[in-house]
Amino acid sequence: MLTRDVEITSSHVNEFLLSKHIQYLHKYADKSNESYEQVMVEYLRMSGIYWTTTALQMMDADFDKAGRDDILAMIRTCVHPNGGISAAKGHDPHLLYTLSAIQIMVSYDALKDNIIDIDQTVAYIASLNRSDGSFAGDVWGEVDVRFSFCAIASLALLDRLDAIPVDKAIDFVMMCYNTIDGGFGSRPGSETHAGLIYCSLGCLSITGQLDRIDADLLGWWLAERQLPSGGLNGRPEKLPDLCYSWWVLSSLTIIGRLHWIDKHKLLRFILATQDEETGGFGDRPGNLVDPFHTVFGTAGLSLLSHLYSCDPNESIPQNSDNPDADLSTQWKSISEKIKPINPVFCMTQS
Ligand code: GRG
Repeated sequence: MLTRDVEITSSHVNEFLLSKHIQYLHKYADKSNESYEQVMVEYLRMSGIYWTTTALQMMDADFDKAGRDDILAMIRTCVHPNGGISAAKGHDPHLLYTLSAIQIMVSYDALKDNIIDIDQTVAYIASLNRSDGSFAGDVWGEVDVRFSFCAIASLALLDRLDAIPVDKAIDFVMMCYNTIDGGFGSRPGSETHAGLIYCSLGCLSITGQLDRIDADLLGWWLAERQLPSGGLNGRPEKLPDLCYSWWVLSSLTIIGRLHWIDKHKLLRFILATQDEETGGFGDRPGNLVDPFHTVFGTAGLSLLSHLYSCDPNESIPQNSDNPDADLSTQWKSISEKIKPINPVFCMTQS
């Protein structure tokens, strides 16, 4: 089998650059920043705000400084008469941006502030549920298990799962299950992919149906995503990408097998993807940083560092002969800088 990978060397960063990341995220969130990059990503702005605010919240930074009132006002301008929410004003509503907006409102404790009409948003989500239990992402009809996750997670956050036939929705998720490797594809019969495993496990976890999968087989496939560099890919024969530190690690966490990964090697990879000058994380060492990789890299570090610093079986004896003792201190120090994250909703949890 072909292994495509990158090399991590001693010249790469090897510590968590907390204050640099906070600076980077505040600069990105600054509403006066109308850079070329900001304009080019307008089509996904709502998710961009979710990534930025979630990363700041995890880093325990002043996340109100990201502009709570402006953000909530912006969400108001993206609500459509049918209850759906778009990425930016004037764009079409979509389940993905509806979920991002709900996540932001929950983080800011703003669901009670009448920014959206919850009944209408619930009706919009339910209207995209098809007779086979699947969800279309929007009125144009593309079906994908990602949209099942967006719908189920949104309804769960609104406490309105009763608005859809949940068992039917999960029947569709299980139609995307691949018994050969224990994973999930985007639609029935499609190739297993780590991102789609996260979405499917999220649906099963929220609805209490994780017993429908072979967790050992799936855990094995997920652990196989780790490459010699320590980084993770999303499927065989692909390059590592920092975002899989979230999709793979959250999935392993949901099925209770996060310890199947070589976390020290992964830590080296994750830290190497930081930009020492600007702050932020990129997909691979040396590449440009962005809020997407910054939130998912940080979220992966959160899962690992909290497992490692809390689990007594994981701790390494602190003595001068033990080369891993430094690593043990490093995990503890990282866990003190990043709040715990919920592996299903990718939102901080107290
Ligand atoms: C709230 C965290 C959160 C998520 C919302 C949209 C969504 C739900 C999850 C996305 C999951 C995901 C990453 C799916 C991947 C889809 C896919 C088949 C990507 C393949 O893209 P390539 O070919 O990537 O560019 P690789 O790494 O396989 O080369």
